[in-house]
Amino acid sequence: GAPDTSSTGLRLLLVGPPGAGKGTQATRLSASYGIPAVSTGDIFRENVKNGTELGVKAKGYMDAGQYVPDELTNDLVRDRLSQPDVADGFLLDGYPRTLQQVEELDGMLGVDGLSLDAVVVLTADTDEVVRRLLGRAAEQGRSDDTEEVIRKRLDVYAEQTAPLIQVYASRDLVVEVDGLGEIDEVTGRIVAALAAL
Ligand code: B4P
Repeated sequence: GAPDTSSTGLRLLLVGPPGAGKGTQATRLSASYGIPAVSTGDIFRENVKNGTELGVKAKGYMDAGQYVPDELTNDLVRDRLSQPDVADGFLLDGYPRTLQQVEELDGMLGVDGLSLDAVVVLTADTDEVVRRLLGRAAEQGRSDDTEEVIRKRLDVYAEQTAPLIQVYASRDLVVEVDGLGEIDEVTGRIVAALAAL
């Protein structure tokens, strides 16, 4: 769609299976475009680490490879999007992940999400994402990076998140980018795809 002229910065969503490189690319895109990256996964992990009420509630779902309930997730994002720093653009990493979250986000943004500039869909095949996440497990020991939980997260993604892509495609917002290859190469592909809009 046409860029939203009421804001100076881009409003982007980043979607993709676990291990596709969302968090990795979000950090880079945030720096390149000067927009804050909002990662629901990072916010949940921070809350778990600090033992907040939200963290206590979220931990069990995350460790089981399941999504945190929509209500908790939507409240968190609504709060975050009410902060002044996102007024001039933002990148949402890992939200929305369910059709219900899409609806809620539409409400937060105004009419039918029309104020979004693009939904970047990062693709990566199952073997590669499992390989990456097991690699991260060896380095960082994230509690949801065991092989069993990774498989569960991939199933949940296919079931609950993949259908969102159709919704945003019907709004002409989807930019699909191959997530395989060097990290910088993937960033370059995303930047080129967005520049071509
Ligand atoms: P996230 O934190 O979003 O975790 P993720 O899907 O695994 O992606 P992440 O961003 O961490 O990994 P990335 O692909 O960048 O979510 C975790 C959990 O939080 C969810 O399972 C859920 O329980 C909860 N949650 C979050 N949002 C929610 C929502 N909206 N609703 C409900 N629940 C929610 O990177 C993975 C690895 O690949 C890294 O080690 C990285 O270094 C490596 N990598 C990246 N790019 C690479 C490349 N090009 N080549 C090689 N390796 C690469």
